[in-house]
Amino acid sequence: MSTGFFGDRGPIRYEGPDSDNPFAYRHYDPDAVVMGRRLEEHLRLAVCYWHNFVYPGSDPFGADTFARPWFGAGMEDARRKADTAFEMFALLGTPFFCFHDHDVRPEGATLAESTARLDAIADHLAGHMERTGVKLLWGTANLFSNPRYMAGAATNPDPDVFAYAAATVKACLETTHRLGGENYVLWGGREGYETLLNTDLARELDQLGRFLSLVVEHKHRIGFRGAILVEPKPQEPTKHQYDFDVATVYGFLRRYGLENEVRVNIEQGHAILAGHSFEHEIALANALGIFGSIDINRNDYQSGWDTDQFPNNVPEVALAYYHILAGGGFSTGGTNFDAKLRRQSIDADDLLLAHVGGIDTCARALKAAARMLEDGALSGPLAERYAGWRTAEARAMLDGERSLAEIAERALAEGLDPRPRSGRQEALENVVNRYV
Ligand code: XLS
Ligand code: NI
Ligand code: NI
Repeated sequence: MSTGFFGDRGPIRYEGPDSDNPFAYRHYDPDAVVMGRRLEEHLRLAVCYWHNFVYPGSDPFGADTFARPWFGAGMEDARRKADTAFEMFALLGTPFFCFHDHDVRPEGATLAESTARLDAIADHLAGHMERTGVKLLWGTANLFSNPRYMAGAATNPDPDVFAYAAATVKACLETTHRLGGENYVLWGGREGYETLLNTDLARELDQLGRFLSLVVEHKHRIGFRGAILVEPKPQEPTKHQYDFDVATVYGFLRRYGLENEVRVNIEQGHAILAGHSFEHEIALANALGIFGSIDINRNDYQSGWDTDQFPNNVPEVALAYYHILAGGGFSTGGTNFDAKLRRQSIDADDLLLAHVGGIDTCARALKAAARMLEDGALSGPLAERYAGWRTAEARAMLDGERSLAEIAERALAEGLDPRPRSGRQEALENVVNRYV
C-alpha cells in the first residue's frame, strides 16, 4: 500500500533526449548497451538513505525546513520511512541503495537496544528488497553524530568508546552481510583532530589501524564477500581527518598491512576539499590498485563546504567515468548519490527531480567516456607520448638491469641531447570537448 508521499507520480522512464517531460530520463536508458554492458550495470546507481530521508533541511543558521511524515523517534516512523524510501527507489528505477544504521532505526537507550532495533528494521528492509529487487550497495555505521564520538570513534582517547564503536560496526557489518550488501564503508568523520594540543597522533593512527584490522578479520570470520571500503575526506567535521585523500589512505593501509584488503570509496566533494580533482583521486586509486566505488555528489567550488549537491556537470563527470572505465569499470562498487536537496527544495517532487538530473548527468557522462575510450581518443596520444619507453634499453633501466653509473656512461657515450616535445594539453582538451 502506498504511503501517498509522492502523490500519483508514476515510474520515471527513459523517453529520449527530445522529451520535454521533466519526470523522464533523457539519457539514462538502463538497457542501452555501452561497451558490451547495459548502462544500468555500468553505472550501478544507488540512492542514499540519509540525505533523502533523514536530513531535515537545517543549516548552521536555520531550523528544519523539511517536514516529512516519517520524522519521529519510533519504530513505526522508521518503518514508514523505509516504505517511502522503497517507493522512491521504485519510481526512479535505481537498482541499489545505501544506509547508515542510524538512518534506518531510532537509536535505543542502550547498545543492546540499538542493535535489536537494527535487527528488527533489517527484517523490514529485507522484505522490501525481496519484493522490489532493489539491492544494497553498501551499509555503514554512523560513528560521528552521537556526542559519545565527539573525540573520535576508533581514535577516541577513551577505550570504551573504541569498544562501543567496535560493537556497533560488528552489528552493522553483519546486517550488511545478511542483506546481501556488496560493500561495507567506513568513513572516519571524527577520526582526526581539532587541535594537536590534545592529540597523540601516533597513538590514534595505531588505534585506527587496529580497528580497521578487526573489521577485516571479522569480515572473513562471517564470510562477507563484499569489499571493505574507506571513504577519504580531508576535513569537516574535524579540522584534520586521518583518511585525508587516496594517497594518504594508501600509505595508511600499507603501514597496517591492509592494502590488499581495503579499497576506497571516492567522493567528488571530498576530492575537491582535498584540493584534487575527482578524476585525480580515481586515477590514483586505479594506479595503486585500491579503487572501489564512488559517491558522485559535488561541492560548490566557491563555498568551501562539503555541500553534497547532485552532479550536473557532464564534462567533469565524464572524466571521472573515463578513468573508471579505463580501470575496467565497477566490480563491487557503484555510483552512490550521497547528495542532498538544497534547503529550499521542500517538495516531494524535488527529491525525484534531483535524482533524474543527477542520473541523466551520469548517463551522458558515461556514454561520452565510453566513446572516448573506444576511439582511443586519449589513450592513443598517451601511448604515443610514452612510446620511447618501449625500447629495450629504456626497459632495462626500469627493470633494474642498469646502475646509475651505467646509465650515465651510456648517456655520455651516445651524447644524448633529448629535445622537448609538446605536451599538447590544449589539443587534448579540444579532443575531450568533441565528446562531452
Ligand atoms: C560525509 C560522507 C558520508 C559517507 C558515509 O561527508 O560523505 O556521507 O559517505 O558515512
Ligand atoms: Ni561527504
Ligand atoms: Ni560520502
